[in-house]
Amino acid sequence: MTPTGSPHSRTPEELATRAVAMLRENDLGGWTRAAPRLYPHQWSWDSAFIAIGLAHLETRRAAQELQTLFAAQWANGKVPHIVFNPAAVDYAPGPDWWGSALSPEAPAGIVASSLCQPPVHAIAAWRIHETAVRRGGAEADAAGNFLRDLYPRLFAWHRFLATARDPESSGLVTIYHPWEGTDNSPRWDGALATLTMGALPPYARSDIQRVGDATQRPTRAEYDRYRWLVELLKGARHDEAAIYRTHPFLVKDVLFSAIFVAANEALLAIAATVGADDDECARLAAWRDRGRRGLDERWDDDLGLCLDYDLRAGAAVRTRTVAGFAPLIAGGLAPARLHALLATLDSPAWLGHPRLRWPVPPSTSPDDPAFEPRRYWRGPTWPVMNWLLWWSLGRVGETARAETLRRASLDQLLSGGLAEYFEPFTGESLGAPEQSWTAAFALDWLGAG
Ligand code: 2M8
Repeated sequence: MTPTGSPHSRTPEELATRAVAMLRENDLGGWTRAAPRLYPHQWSWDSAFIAIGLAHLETRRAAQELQTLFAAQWANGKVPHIVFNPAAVDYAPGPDWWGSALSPEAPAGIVASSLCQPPVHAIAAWRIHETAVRRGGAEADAAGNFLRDLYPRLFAWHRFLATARDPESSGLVTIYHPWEGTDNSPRWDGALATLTMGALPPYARSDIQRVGDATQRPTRAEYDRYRWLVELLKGARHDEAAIYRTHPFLVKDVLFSAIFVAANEALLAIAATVGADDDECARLAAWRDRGRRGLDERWDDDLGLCLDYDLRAGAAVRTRTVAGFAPLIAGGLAPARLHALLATLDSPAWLGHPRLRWPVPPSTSPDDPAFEPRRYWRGPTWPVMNWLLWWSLGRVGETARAETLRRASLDQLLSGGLAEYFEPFTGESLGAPEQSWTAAFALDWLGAG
């Protein structure tokens, strides 16, 4: 046996046992905490990834993870980024930050944030279905019923993103806050730096005590800006059109947008399975295609990456982060673009970097001036990004590369445990030691072997 408390697993079987135990431990009956101490609520994209892992254990429970989340969906289709667990009272920033009830779109009786996160949900729903169909029998029937039940909600969610979050019909989704995905990635530094700050109410944050190491987390100045942006959203009563007119942080996020493209493709498959009407299928296909064109316009030949676009500054965000590989996630690439992206991925700025402990992508390139190897999304490697790139490489037919990434990702977890993120050079596990989505990825990767 591995010594108690050690993150190390000796065998893939032991890793699988740990992953299952962790998902059960973090399960609060119908939904899963993103991490037991650091994130004791239901997070939107975490839940979708968790459902992909749960699909290997039980179709109904996997389906329930998404159904619980979508019970908090707003009337305009938005799926909130955090659904708060009323029992977890010592998490800060808590429900009092958000004032979601100021919006007539927010459902009564549910305490949730007013932001949203990348729409991995249709991808997860389709994978739950695929996994269940492979098992057959009652599992497959349960998955069919689940898709029929969730489809209208998924469609409303996608319509929200394609309209309220892309009024320009650019194919690219606009985000209002760094928390709509990759938190304190240096992608947002420029937009945050231009904010004119007003008076902030006093606030607490629980992350630093829980991680116990401030060098891994966003700085106070960054957190002040996060808080200020929430104040502005509340001031606009979370009204999308008002936010669009006044909000100082409006960024076309290529990672979010690429996930939306892939999710539209997944939702098209779901639509065909549940017999959705032709008009809805045509709209899903149009959103997918428009997204690919939008991403194509954000390609930067010099960096060999796809770049976010800051609408307020009217400029591309020239930071080398893992989000730059977004077109791989969107798929449907011209051969020359695929070739260019793979060349960047293999280069010393990324997987070819000589100091990497495992060939998995750091969240920010070590060659970028903003790189910090221990701080949150500014350098560490993240299993969630490994999973997205692994899945995407398989979809674009790069199966050998996908397999190398799957093995490296599993080696990282065998050595460092089911943590939230990892120092890219030493492999030290950082952040939450028991991150639910990491357990889900472990099960999905092990199942693909
Ligand atoms: C992180 O986000 C929360 C705020 O939402 C935080 O920084 O405290 C991010 O990594 C986010 O992408 C993730 O969904 C969440 C829970 O794992 O943690």
